Order: sequence, then structure tokens, then C-alpha cells
Amino acid sequence: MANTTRRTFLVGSAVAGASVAAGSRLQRLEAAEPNPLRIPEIIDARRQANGITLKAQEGRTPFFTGRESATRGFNGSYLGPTLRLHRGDEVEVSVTNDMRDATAVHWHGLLVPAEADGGPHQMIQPGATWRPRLAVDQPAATLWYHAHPHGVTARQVYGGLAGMIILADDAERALGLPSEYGVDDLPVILQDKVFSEGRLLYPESPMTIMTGQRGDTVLANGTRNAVARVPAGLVRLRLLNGSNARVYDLSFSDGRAFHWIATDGGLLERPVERRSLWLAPGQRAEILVDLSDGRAVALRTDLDPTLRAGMMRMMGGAGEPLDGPTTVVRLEPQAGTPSPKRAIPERLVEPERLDSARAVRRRELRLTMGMGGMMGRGGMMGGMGPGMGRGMMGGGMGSFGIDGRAFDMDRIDQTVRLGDTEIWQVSSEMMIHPFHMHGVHFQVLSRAGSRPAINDSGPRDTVLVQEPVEILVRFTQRAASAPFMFHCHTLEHEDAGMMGQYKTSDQAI
Ligand SMILES: [Cu+2]
Repeated sequence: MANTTRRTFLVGSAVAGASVAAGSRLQRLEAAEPNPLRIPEIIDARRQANGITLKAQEGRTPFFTGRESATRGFNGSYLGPTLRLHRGDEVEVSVTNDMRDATAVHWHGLLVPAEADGGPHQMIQPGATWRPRLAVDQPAATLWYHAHPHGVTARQVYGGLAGMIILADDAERALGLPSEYGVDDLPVILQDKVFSEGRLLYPESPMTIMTGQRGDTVLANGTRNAVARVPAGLVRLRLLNGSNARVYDLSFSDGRAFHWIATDGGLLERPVERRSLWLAPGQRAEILVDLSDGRAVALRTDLDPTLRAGMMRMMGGAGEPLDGPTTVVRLEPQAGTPSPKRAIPERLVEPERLDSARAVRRRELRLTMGMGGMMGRGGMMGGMGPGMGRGMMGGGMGSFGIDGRAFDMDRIDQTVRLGDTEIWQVSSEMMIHPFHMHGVHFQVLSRAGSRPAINDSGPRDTVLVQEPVEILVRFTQRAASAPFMFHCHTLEHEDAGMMGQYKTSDQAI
């Protein structure tokens, strides 16, 4: 059993390795050739009476010249339009599934009742249309939408089923931040992919399931070697990590500082000057970068910082196909482009603050990989065979879970009272995981018993955990006929069972 497992494991890795090498050759051939950053079409809900039509479809996309890849997208072959929604509006969305397999479409970060949330309970069969009504009532923010059918989310999102949502409100508008979409307010959807001979590949193997799928090529809005021509002034980037597993360590190539202004749930209280920023799968960050000096600069990522920790470090950085800092998008300021002189506001918004003294309950959750014994006396490799065998080959994917239990559509794991504030302490086994909750935004109270990290600031819906992280959550959304999800946003882990469900109840619990 253990031997079979080991062999399968190695063969899987070798195949993936060979493909990566072939892809890299072609990538090198076209490396010098820059491509204009693709800007997804924007659909402003108000311009069409708050009715939005999306069609999930299969298509073909040429990421490399003359090489078409099988992809998926909304209203197109890869990714989807950016949706601009306005606070206070009620938006009617119609999502038609024009694909051969079933899907579900989740509004990540949007605070709506569970029935409209688009989790795995709102499946859309091929040929069917789902029509949720979205009552938009939360502060301005960068959100997103993506496929969420249980078991195949990783494959569908990797294929391209994702898009950005820009939520607008009066408070944000009054700040006078750069807001001309595609000009000085740029969507940047970060994804990393594996290509073989120029064609998109999803090399699913026990190894990629364990580490999550990372790629050797970083795309911005589906563009390789992306270059954006921008005004020589203040430019706003809406960064969205739409990758399956990669955590980005972002900075500018000349080391210049930038201002971090918004996180998952919207604007920070005030801009924070930074030189680098981590962005985990599912997370968003808005930054302002001053390009009035007219010099071109690249936004780049360093290697995934979470692979330098814990088990991944012991495995020699397993799961990291990048070989060094990599450009996400190059910004080329255009001399002579009229750009309004803008000052960066000193204060942004007064965020709603939750009070930890009002927390009525405390829950502890642990993201588990069923490998607790792996680090025992047998050591890393000694435990690998049987550990992998039980978890990944023998018993299916059942060992990925939360508190040792794999996801079950028919089981409610937590019940909370509507309106309550609670403290959830979330930790994980073996490696760093991005923990995401549907239906709420939360504040990080502590990390490993100490103050939160700078990256934990602001209202969030996704947070990196390994050491115990305490989050303060208030539950405001109803879950009458379907539950909300909480899960690891490493999509391979989520599909393998690292997900749970909660319901909100009017009753005392
Ligand atoms: Cu995970």
C-alpha cells in the first residue's frame, strides 16, 4: 500500500515537472514580448437598471501566440466582466450555465443571505439559469465572484471562472481617489498557471492537492508579461488574488513605497505606507502608487512566503515552480497625459468597529490534513508513505477537513444566533492556510496570542492561519434554507474537504 502510494506520488510529480520544463522553454521564447494588460469589460449595474446577465461558458484562449488553451469564462472565453454595484441598490443577476458541467457562482465578500450567496447549495445545472436578488448594503470595496461547486472549484476557477466586483458608495466617491476604470483605477487579477507547450495545464496530482496548485507563469487579468500605460500621476491598483493556492509577496521593482488603502472588506481608516504586501488566495488589496516621476516600474512578486515555513520548508520548498521575483504588471507612465494633481487623503473612512467585549461565544476550529502523525518519531519521510496513503490514495480525500471532519453538504457544523458577535479562534495543521468565511467580514483580534500582523488590518473575509488567529465576527445575514460556508481558500484543499457550514438562527442557541 505504502509503496504503491509512493510510486504514484513520484510519477505524478515527474509528469508535472516535465510539463513545467516544456512550458518554461516556450515562455522564455516569448518572455521579451510585452502584452498590453487586458482590462475586463465593466458592467455598471445602474446603467442597466440594476439587471446583470452572466453566462458561464467554455472557450479557447491564446495565452501564447498560436497556442489555444481550453478555458472557461463569464460572457467570454476567460475570466468575466467587472461588475460595478452601488450601495443601497437591489441588483437582479441572472447566471446561465452554458457549460457541459454543473457550477455554482459565489459572490465573495458580498454580504447577502445564504440563499443568494452562491455556495455549493445553489448549483446551476447545464442549461439552467440562477436568478439571485442581491441587496447591496455594505461599504465600498473590491470583491469578486467565482465558481464554487463542491469538489471541482479548483478546476473551474483555474480554468477561468472568476471576475471582479467593484462596490461603490458615497463615502468612497467623496474621497476623490483615482476612479477612472482601466485608466487610473486598474483591476489586477493575479493568477499563476502551468503551461505545457504554451497550453494551459492543470497537473492534478497528490502533490498538487497537498500543496495546492501553483504555477510557473503569473498572469494579470489573463495577460502574460502585462504592461499597462497609465497617467503620470497617482494610480490605483485593485489587486485580487484569484489564484488557487499562491500567496503573493508584492513590491515594486525599484523598491518605491506605495499607500495601502483598502483590504477585503473595504477602505482602511487611513492610508498605510508600505513597500511590500502579502496577498493570500481570495484576498483583495487596493493600493495607490505615485508615478508622477514618469519612470516605468514593475509590480512584482517574490516567491510564495508561506512555502518558506513549516512543512513546506522541510520538503525543500515543495510546490514552488517560480525561480525568483516575477513581474505581475509593468506600469508605464505616459508623459503628457493630463493627470489631476491629487493628494492622498489623510483619513479614508470611519470603519465600523466590533467590540470584543460584546462577544457572547468563543469557538475553536482547526484546519486539518489528516497527517498529524507525519511529524512524529518516524520523521518527515518515514511518515510520508502511510500518511499519504491513508489521506490521499486509500481513503480518498476524507482526511482533509476541519477538526478532523471532511466537508459534508448534509451536516451543519456550527449554528450561530443572528446578530451575535463571536470570537472564532482558527488554527491549522502542517502549513499556512487562507481561511475564508462567507456571509461576514471580520476583524483580526490576535495572532499567536499577540497583536495581529500589519497584513491583518482592516475588515476581512480571508486571513492566513497556522498559529492560532482570533477573529471577531458579527453575524448579520440570514441562512433560512441554506447554510453559509467557511473553508480554506487553497482551492485544492477546499475541494478535498477542508470546508464546513454554519447556519444563523433567530433562536437562542
Ligand atoms: Cu488549506
